[in-house]
Amino acid sequence: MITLSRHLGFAAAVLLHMSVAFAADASRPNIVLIFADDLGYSDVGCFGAKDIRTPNIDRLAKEGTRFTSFYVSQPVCTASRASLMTGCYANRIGLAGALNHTSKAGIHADEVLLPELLQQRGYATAIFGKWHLGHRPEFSPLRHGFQEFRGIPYSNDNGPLHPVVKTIPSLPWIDGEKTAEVDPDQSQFTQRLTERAIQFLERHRDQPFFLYLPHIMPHVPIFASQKFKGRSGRGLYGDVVEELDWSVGTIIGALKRLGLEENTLVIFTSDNGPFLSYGEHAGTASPFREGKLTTFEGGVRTPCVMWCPKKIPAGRTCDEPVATIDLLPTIAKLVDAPLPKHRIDGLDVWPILSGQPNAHTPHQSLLFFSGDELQAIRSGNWKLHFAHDYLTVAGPPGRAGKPANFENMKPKSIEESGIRGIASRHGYEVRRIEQSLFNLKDDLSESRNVADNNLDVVRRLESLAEQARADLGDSLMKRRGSGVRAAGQVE
Ligand SMILES: [Ca+2]
Repeated sequence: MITLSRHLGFAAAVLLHMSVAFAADASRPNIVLIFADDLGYSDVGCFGAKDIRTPNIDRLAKEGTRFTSFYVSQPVCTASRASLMTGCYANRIGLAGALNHTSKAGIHADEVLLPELLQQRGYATAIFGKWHLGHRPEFSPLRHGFQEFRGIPYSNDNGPLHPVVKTIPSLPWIDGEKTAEVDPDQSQFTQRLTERAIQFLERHRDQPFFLYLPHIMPHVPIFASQKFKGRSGRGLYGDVVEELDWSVGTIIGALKRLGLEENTLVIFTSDNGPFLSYGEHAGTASPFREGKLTTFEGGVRTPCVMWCPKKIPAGRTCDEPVATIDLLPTIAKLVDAPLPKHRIDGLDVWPILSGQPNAHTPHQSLLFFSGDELQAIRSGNWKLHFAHDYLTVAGPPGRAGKPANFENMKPKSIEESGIRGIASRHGYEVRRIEQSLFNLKDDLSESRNVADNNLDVVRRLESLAEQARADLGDSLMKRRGSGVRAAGQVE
């Protein structure tokens, strides 16, 4: 008996030692990815907000790096998340726009998602928030690399609270793959998701983990909990962002309390720019042109902060272009996970993130699709827009949670697709931009077309775009791409 208990004691000591070794396993840092929804570029203090207080995000920037040219692949929820999770342009994997409760499409079973790569390397994985890559069982996060899911399958306006469409069924709150509640109290979203996140961190402190926290706010309809109402200088929208900042601070506090801050990479950003039609209930993207749903900078450039003490330099601002498609290959390299066998679009940008001298983007160009239309391309400081339609708020923006032009709107079906369907549901007008070249170095608001004086640049960007079209297609040019894969589809 004595021998056995000695053995058990030894085994327990070995286990304890292993768990400590795991916790400090520098080759497998923990990853925390916080993704706000429709947060504008200039809605946090360290990106210029004066009337919204975000001390926790600002502190992350002070102790980490602020990325001022951070891009999402498309300016809308589903497409943006598809890229974040797979490292691919969204149109490569057949996902565009924003799925809703009637959608039969979702993430294809053959795609390899970031949590799948990490799970292979022994990570615990969880998503708390909005998934939006398909709500049918086949597309559940639990079947695509996540071990835990609490949250909503699509946007929070996809329910009875939609301001215009009044025929949408209840919004489900999902626990794993089951509907745990319907029409949950949206003022509790940020608190509940944060609480779940903290519990997850506590449970997995001794094992590498990937925590994906795609917050549901500040996408309309916006809500703050009682404690945060009336606090900010920018009305309810500011209150909602201040509560998100509280959430960030709470997560960082937990990481520190659990002794995990030395070996955890935290990334904070947004899925697309502000939903400008909603006026005071939307954010701002100063100094950029337009917002969500457009491929102008206001739609695709988002505030981004990364924090990883000793690995990511403190107090630095980096203006080198980095994109959500780069996160999967960069994290895969960081944790020594093999890349998917199929083609992806992102590239390893760890030299940029870690502040290596003279590190530049490995991309010759970044592409900005809206759906299957190649609308713009950036190379260096040059950004070329091809002639395309876009959405703009004409006249006064909406008030009190309603979109612009609300008084003149007729209830439309949520299934009406295309740019005119979106315009009709959200109070936008359709305008057209002719082919235009902008120099982002001194024209962040994309307002001065300098194509005539830079025809060589236009030709170079056109040629890069032409190569991309052969691979990814472009419905503006009626081109089909040879490298496009289908989304998942249910009958
Ligand atoms: Ca969004």
